[in-house]
Amino acid sequence: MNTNIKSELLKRLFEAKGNPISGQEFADEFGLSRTAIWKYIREFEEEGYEIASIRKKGYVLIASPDLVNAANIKKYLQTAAYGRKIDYHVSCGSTQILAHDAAQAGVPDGTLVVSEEQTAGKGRLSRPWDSAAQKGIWMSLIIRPSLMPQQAPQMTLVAAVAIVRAIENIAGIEATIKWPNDILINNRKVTGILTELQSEPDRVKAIILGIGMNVNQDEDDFPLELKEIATSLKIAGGKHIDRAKLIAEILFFIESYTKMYEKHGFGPIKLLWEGYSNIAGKRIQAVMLNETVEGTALGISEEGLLELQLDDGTVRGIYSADVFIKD
Ligand code: BTX
Repeated sequence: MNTNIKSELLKRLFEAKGNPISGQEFADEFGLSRTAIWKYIREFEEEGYEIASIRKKGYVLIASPDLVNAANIKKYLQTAAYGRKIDYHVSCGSTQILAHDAAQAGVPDGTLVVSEEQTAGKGRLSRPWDSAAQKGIWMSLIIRPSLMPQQAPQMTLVAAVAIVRAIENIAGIEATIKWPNDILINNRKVTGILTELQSEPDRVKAIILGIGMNVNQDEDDFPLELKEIATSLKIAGGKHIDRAKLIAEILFFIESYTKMYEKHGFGPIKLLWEGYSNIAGKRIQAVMLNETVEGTALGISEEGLLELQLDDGTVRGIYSADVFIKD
């Protein structure tokens, strides 16, 4: 089934707000046969939607499962701009790639690309990101803050603090931040953040904040290679979480903290971040693209760099790395 058509069909059913849309109307609009439309409707029903087929009138959406579509997110949204425009997908390769294209095309500040499932979700250095259908939050937020390009990496830390606050509020779970881009619960990864930039030499054009959060997975939902290192909010807290509500909360905190960062610089974010980080004072190994160093983490600098005291006493600021806590 074509996932774009599927998303658009679903959107139409939502937007009809209980008014029937006939199979013929759909068929004309999408250039498909009525039988093809009926097959899509059947597929929605298999996914948990309740759709009434009213004689001589058409299809009406009665109830939908726990989905992260625009209607569900907007029920909880308290932001000025972030998430006010939502590009929703039932399935896609990677929201990050769609968001890049959308940002290039000039979509407004705060546009959110979100999908129930990703078939080619990616982490840093194009590592695969497991994004099971309807289990997590797989989204990319396009923001256009007034920042210099060199300030963009700090947005990972801004987002990390926002995410920890949102998890606390919605799930009642205390998570920690592992520099630079992991959120952990009980030392297992619950969220990864991928910050990417579109810029001119002296101006950020767009930052694409990719957020992958494990929400309602059970242990068995993770592939073998992740079982030891990943967790979900449901595994940690024992209860199912409304993903749409959580997305609205994350957007609220990202918007508030981005404004704070634009207005007051990185100082207040640094303070918040330090309260949630698990790295200061620990002996760590930082694996970068071309070298690996070991030392004691002092904290983060005013620029968001990880400050590492090496064994010879020198302090090194690290821009990006995979870090491993040694003790
Ligand atoms: P990262 O490079 O820090 O982490 C990637 C590593 O995390 C993988 O190599 C694997 O070991 C592990 N991993 C993969 N999937 C999961 C998972 N579901 N839970 C826990 N650990 C996992 C982190 O990159 C940044 C991830 C961003 C993902 C979002 S989802 C929405 C957006 N679209 C997209 O394609 N990427 C971003």
